[in-house]
Amino acid sequence: MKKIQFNLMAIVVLLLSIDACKPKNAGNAVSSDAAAKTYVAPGKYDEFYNFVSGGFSGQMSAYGLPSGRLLRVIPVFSVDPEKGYGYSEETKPMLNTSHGFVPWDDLHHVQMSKTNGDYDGRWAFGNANNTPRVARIDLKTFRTAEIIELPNSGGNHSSPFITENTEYVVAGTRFSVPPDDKNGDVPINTYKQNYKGTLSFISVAKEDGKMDISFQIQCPGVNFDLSRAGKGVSHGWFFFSCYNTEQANTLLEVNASQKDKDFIMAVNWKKAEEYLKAGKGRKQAVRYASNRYSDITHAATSEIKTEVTVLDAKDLKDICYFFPCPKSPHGCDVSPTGEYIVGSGKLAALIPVFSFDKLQKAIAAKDFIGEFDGVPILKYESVLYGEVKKPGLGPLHTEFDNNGNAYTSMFVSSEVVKWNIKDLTVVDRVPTYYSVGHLTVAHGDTKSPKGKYLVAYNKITKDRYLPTGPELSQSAQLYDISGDKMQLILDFPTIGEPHYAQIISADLIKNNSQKFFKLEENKHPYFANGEAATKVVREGNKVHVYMTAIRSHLTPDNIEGIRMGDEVYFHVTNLEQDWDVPHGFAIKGAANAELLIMPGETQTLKWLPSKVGTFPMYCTDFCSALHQEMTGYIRVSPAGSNVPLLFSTGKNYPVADSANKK
Ligand code: K7E
Ligand code: CUA
Repeated sequence: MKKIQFNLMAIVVLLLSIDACKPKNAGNAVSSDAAAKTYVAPGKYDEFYNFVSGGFSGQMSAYGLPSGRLLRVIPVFSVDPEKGYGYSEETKPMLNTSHGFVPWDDLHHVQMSKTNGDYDGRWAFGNANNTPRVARIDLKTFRTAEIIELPNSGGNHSSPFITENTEYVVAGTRFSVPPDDKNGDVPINTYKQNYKGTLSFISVAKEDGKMDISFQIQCPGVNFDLSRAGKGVSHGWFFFSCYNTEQANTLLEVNASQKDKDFIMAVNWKKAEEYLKAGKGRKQAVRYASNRYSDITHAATSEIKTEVTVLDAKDLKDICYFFPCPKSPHGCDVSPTGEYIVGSGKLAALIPVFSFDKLQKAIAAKDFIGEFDGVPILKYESVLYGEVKKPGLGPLHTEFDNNGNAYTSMFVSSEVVKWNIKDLTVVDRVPTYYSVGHLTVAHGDTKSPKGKYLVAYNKITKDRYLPTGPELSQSAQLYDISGDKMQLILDFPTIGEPHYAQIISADLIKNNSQKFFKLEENKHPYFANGEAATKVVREGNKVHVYMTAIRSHLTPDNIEGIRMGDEVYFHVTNLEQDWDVPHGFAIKGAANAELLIMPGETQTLKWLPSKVGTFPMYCTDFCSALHQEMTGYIRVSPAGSNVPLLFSTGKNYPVADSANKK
C-alpha cells in the first residue's frame, strides 16, 4: 500500500475551516413557496414519518414531514423520567448489560425493517455506540421492545444496518479490542498483536422480530465505521468502511490519517452462513445481555447469554475482502439496484464509486495486491467504477432518489451535492447551515426510493434560531428534491444530536398504531383486574400495592400501616380502555420518577419511605376535569409499629391506633 506523508497542518486547516466555508446569504436562501410546501393544515396528517437518532441523548425521535412537527421522543438507551422508562420496575431490565444497569448511550443510526428491499413499517432499529448494543423499536407502540448487547465489541458504530428482508442486523465494532475471552490486561501498544475487529450478525425472527446473535466474524484490528447491506444484485453481501488501517492506538487524528487509502471490506454473508452450517465456527465463552419487553406481561426480562459462535476471516479466505478507498472512509452506501458502492473519504477530494460486478470479477480473477492480516486486498482500479470529481469537501454520507441520482453530504464545505450515478457528474449543489453530517431521502436506502424530500442533519447551528445560551439545539433542514434544483423549505430543531435518520411513508405505520392494551390480555403478575381486585399485601418488609387508576381516582387512595424500612411497590393498573387516556403516578420523596401508565397496562414504582409521616401521591397526567382530585395519602409509621395495614378508597375506617386517640 502506497504511503504518502499526509500533512498534519492540512488536516487541521481543513477541519478548522468550517467558518470559512459558511455559505453566503444564509438567511435568504430559502425558496419563496417554502411555506406552502411545508404547511400541513391543523388536523391534517403529514405524509411521512421521520425517525431521527438522538446521538448523545440515547433516544430516537419521530417527526412528521414535511411539517417538521415533533411527534414523539422514544426512549431507547437512556432513562426517561417523563415516561418512567428505566425507572419503573418493568423497564429497568431493558437497560441491563454484562456491566450491570447502564442508563445512557449514544444512538447514531436508525434503520427501518425491510421486506423485499423496502421499508415494511414493522420495526425501527438503533445502535448504542458506547456500550455496544442494538435496540428494536416496535412501530405499533413506538416503544423499545428489545435490546441485545454485543460481545467482543467496543463502540458499536457501523450498526444497525439491515439486509433486504431483515435477515440480519449487523454491528461492526468501531474500536478494535482484545476479544472478550482473551486477557485484555495487555499493554495498549500491543494493538497489532492483541486487538481484533469483530462484526456481529444479529438474526431477526420473521414473526416477532426477536433478535439473537447468529454469528460473529473476527477480522483484523481496524476501526469499522459504517456499513450497508448489498441489495438486488449484491444481496448476500455487506460492505463496511474501515479506517485506522494504520492500527494506531494513540493520536488517531494524525496517526490514523497516514495512508493514502484505507479500505472498504466486502463480506459475503451467504458464504459465512455456509461455513456456520458446516461447523466452521468456534464457540466462544462470552457474556452479553438479551433484554425483551412483553406487551402481555407489561414487563421486560433480561437474560445473560454466555456463548457466541465466531468465524475467523483469516482462516475462511472467501468471506471477507478488502478493497482500497481513499482517505479514512466514513459513509459506505449502496445504490438502489445494489450495483454501486459509494465510499466517502472524510479527507478525500473525490468520491469513489465501486462496482459490484467488477468486485465479483476481481475476486474470481484473484486480482489481489496483497493481504492485510490474512484478508486479501483487491486492486483499487479493478473494483472502481469511477470517481466523482470535485464534489466538494469532506464527503460523509450518500442516499439516493428514484431518478438515478445520489445525494452526498459535505461536512467541510457545508453542502448537499447531487450527482448522477451513471455518469458521475455533479448536477446540483445546495448549501446547508452548517456542516452537515448525515442526510436522508424518503426511502433513500431502499430498492425503491421515493425521492421528494431530503433532510440534512447539521452539526453546527450558530445563528439559525433564537439564541439559547451556550448550547444550541441541533438543526435539521428539509429540501424539496422533486425538481431539478434542490430547494431548502424548512429548518427545524432536533433532540440531542441527530446522526442518521430515515423517512418512511406514514401509510406503512399509522393504521397499525396501537391505541391501548386489552385488560383481558394483561398477564402482569400484579395486575388488579378492576377495583374489587385491589389490595395491599405485606411480605416481610416488602409491601405490594395492587392499585388501579381510572378517571378520576386511585384505588386504594388511603393506605396505612407502612413502616420505616419497608420497600413499597405500587403496581398501578390503568383500567381505561380507550385511546389517549394515560394516567400518571407519583409519590413524594420517590428517588426514581413518575410512572406513565397506558390504558390496560400495569406499571410498578418502587418507593422507600425516607421518614415517618404522611405522604401524598397523585396522578401526573391531566386526565379529566377532576384530575386534580386524583390523589391519595400513604401513612408511614416507625419500624416495628403495630399500626394495622389498612387500605381503602371512599371510606374511613374507625380510628384504631393510640396515636390518634389522645
Ligand atoms: Cu456520520 Cu456516527 Cu453515522 Cu454522525 S456518524 S454524522
Ligand atoms: Cu389520572 Cu390525572
